[in-house]
Amino acid sequence: MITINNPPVNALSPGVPEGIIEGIETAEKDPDVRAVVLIGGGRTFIAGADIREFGKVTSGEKPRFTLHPVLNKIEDSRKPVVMAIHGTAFGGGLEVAMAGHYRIAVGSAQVGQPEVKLGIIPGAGGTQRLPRLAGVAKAAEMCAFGEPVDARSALAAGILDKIVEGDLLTGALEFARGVAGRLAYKTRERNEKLGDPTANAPIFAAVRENARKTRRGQMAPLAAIDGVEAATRLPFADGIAREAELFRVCLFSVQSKALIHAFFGERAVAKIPDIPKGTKTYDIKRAAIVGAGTMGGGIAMNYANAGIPVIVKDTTQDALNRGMATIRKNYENSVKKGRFPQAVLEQRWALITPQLRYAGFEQADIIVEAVFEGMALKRQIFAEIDKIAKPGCVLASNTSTLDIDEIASATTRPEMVIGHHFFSPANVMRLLEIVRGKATGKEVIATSMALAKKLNKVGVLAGNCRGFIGNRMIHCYGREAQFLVEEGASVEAVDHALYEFGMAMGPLAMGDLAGLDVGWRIRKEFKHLEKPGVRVPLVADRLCEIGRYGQKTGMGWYLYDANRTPSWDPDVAVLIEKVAKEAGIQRRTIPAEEIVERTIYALVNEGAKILEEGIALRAVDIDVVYLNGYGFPAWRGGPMFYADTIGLKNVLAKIEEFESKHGPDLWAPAPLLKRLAESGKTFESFDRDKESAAGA
Ligand code: T1G
Repeated sequence: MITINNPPVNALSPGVPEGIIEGIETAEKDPDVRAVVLIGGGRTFIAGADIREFGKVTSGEKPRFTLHPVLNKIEDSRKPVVMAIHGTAFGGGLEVAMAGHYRIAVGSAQVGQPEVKLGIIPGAGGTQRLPRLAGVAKAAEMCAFGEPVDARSALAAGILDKIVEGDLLTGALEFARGVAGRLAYKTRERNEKLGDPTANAPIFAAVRENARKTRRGQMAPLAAIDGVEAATRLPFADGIAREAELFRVCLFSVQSKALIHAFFGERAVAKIPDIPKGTKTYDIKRAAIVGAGTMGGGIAMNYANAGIPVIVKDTTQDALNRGMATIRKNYENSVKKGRFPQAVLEQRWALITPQLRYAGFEQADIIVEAVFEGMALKRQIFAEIDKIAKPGCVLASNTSTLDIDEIASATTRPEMVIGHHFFSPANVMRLLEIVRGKATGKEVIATSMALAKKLNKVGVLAGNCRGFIGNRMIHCYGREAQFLVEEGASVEAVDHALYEFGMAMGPLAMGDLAGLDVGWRIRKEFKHLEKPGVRVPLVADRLCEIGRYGQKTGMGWYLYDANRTPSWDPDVAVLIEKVAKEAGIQRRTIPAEEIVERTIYALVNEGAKILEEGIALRAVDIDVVYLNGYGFPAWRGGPMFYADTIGLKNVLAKIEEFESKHGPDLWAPAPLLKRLAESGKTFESFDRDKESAAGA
């Protein structure tokens, strides 16, 4: 028996492949040994190659790594090797398993080739052995999209040979004794499922088209399909060589660096320097939400999805009925799409209790306020729940822009008040911006970070300022998008340029989706803070004044049909020309490159200020916010990582050019950006504590 013991996920770190080779050699030499069982210690089988090693290869610190010696050692073993799988057999983990002669697993296990999520492709024979076990279509889909496959589907596909009930090791030893001494088939010699070029052509055409559509701009999914196609056309050894070429091109790509940055970023944001592991957390077993609107309803679904009973309160029966109807419809859509069965819908539905009064709130472990974005109303709600909530109850606000300290000061327990800023639709978007007030207690922050994981969200801690991290930056991005429209770019041209850049949606279409009236109300709320003489966008307010709030009113920057399909509206073009003329704005042809630079660098410049002020702990926190809350393309790594790839010197030069054209109030370079650019450093290298220590 060979046990992989490399916590936390048994990655194939240096020493592990060597250990497996040694194990097989020992087994081969020992005449009493009739079979080998390879199993993972702890919570999982092998979760892949060690991703941390990739950087050492691309930086030239280490020569390229290869897993083929261990794969061949396993596959060529004269004694059958049984792979016993629990947890996840991902990437190199599944590739090791497929080099084995038999694969058995517990029912809860998952297998997969998620490499494309890191901007690479399977590099240890996955594109060659998987089609031999699972067939061409399944292999192409698994390698191109990287989604996990559950044990039953893997068994049906031919990846697994058996699912064991009960204890894995017992089942594995019994299975191994059953195949001991029998000639074992080598996966690499199994060609019966590889089909022929004619039969395979429509399969590859369909999966390529799907990859181009759903993985827009990404190179790895198409490379992975090329790898699987090579398996159907070339002898095994040539297929392996072709896979290695494709793997190398992807590994050295900026896209892969960006996606690996995103992978580790999502884990790094969970670490808060002044909140050590082991900080006490409150147990969240019951939740209560004030407001059954779009956000309140989506938030309630998150709690119910996590198995936490939740009360939803609103002021009128109509509002409650509307909110509950939306929740029900969302769940029914998920059942229709086969995401989970009706029974799960009923289970989750039963956990949500709509009501008109605060009854039961006194038992809640957390109360989330999700009402309309107005300070007066939020302070009133917090004063009310402060009187009801039990000691130790977390009081969270879903505000997207307002001052957490001002909200907290409406209570007698500001240390229990925190921002939980969900993103619409709250039951879908993965980001949870957790906003720390000056009095917020460390236990409340630790509780919120842990709760984010429980709600299947990515929790990012933000300091308290107007708009926190995400909305403060998006304000500058949206500002520039609107200025560009006033200066001559068409609405479609602005959105198309950002869509081509990789954004999930252009800024103006995004405004229509979120509702232009939301921004309009916030601008009115903060009108008193506007600096006299500083240019502000003009058209959005004019659109709202004539009731064009976006999708919700069937017209905004675009016209929308019953299916919410946008179309160009000549009336908007006329309005824009009129507004620009009234404001004396010269209109000109604007290239797509300038549209991207003005909008994305506005994000970066504001991000640099946020980083220097400590509103964001690290540059990667800003990137994780944008990847999970604002549809920023993961294969660009986020705005701060993107700026690092362009080079901060170049970004600074462009921003200084914009400053000279549009003035310092809008485009004065952030001091941190200037310092890092002039010292040849990156946002990724910026470490506030080190800098302040050096400065001290
Ligand atoms: N390499 C290095 N570190 C890893 C790792 C890996 N493959 N997987 C996880 N970690 C670290 C992670 O950073 C975190 O560290 C800790 O382990 C726990 O992870 C040749 C080239 C397995 C589903 O893409 O999807 O094989 O933050 O918090 O939520 O073709 O980890 O504690 O310091 O995510 O329970 C392919 C990646 C690699 C799988 C567990 N494999 N991992 O989730 O824990 S490429 C993957 C995951 C490859 C071959 C190619 C998840 C998980 P820290 P965690 P989790």
